[in-house]
Amino acid sequence: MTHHLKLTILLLTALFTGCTHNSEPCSRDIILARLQEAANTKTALFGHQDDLCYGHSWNEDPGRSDIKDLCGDYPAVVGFDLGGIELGNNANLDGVSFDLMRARAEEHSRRGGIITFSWHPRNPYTKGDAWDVSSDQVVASILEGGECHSEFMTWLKRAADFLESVKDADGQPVAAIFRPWHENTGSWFWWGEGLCTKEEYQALWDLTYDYMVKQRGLNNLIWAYSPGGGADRNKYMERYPGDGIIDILGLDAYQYAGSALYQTLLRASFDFMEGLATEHGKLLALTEFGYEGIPEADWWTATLAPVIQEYHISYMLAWRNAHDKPSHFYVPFAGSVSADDFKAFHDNCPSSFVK
Ligand code: BMA
Repeated sequence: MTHHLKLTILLLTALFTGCTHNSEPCSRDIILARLQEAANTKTALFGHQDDLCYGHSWNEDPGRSDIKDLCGDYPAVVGFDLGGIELGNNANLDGVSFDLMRARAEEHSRRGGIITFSWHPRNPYTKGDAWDVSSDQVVASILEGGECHSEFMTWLKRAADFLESVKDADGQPVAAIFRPWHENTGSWFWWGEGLCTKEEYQALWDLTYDYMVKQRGLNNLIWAYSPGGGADRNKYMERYPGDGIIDILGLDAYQYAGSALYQTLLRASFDFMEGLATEHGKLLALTEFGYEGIPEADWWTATLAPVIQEYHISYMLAWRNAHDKPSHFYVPFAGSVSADDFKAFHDNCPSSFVK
């Protein structure tokens, strides 16, 4: 079957199943079809966290993007983080105001880009941050009957209010990939493996999904599950929230040592994830990746691209270029070591980017 035929069938399926208000397929289905098309053609869409809010040496410059500065196009996918919304703060944990986030997300959706939201909420039990793993009672405390349950429901409400307030060109809540409770196979966030039982972790997902979708009617969300690299198939699936919730099987995997080792790590995960995606009828994504500072000149075309092209990956999201920490960047900028190679990477697959 040709890819165009597949896309047409997907769109027709979207049209006749479910979330249509009039004769148009809803934007969630259009985004899903676009992701599926990228996966089918092994042309993963390129993404960058906070790309439109700040870059390596600038902050809040309308229209600017480190990726666009380099190659002339915006990344197809832009990531934003909700951390801090739960407290009712005006800005997130990295200083991005939620009003700016909303404006940039809406702008990106109008130019045909895709939005994804991650969430590093504070610790509702200890009042520390998302990385406060000093107690293994946190998840238990926010589930029904727990001492922090009602406060946590307020946190979910604030996150839902924000997600609902970001509108697409038709004035509807924007279709966005939502990726909470990530890297759960590690134990560095309060929802991590060593901090709660499997049942508690899955109940946290049920609570989140029930509230957002069933109570609030946020049918615009596309749900991504994203364990960290290094988990085998059993560990990856052990705490899986279930096919009824998840749309995207993701992976968060960073390079800390040699490139060959990173390629091995990615292949070890995608080898089994590709089978899972087919069996469960889900999309595949590299939901977070990167090599801090990218010290290798040909990293994009020699390390990353060869592995990505082997699999049916819908999108890949590089982590952020902090404006206030000079060595904390995951995509190049003019003059950095891998800048030319990134241009080549872009030119080899311009459909991964948007104008
Ligand atoms: C981490 C780092 C932090 C940041 C956090 C949430 O990986 O980039 O500086 O606060 O993500 O965005």
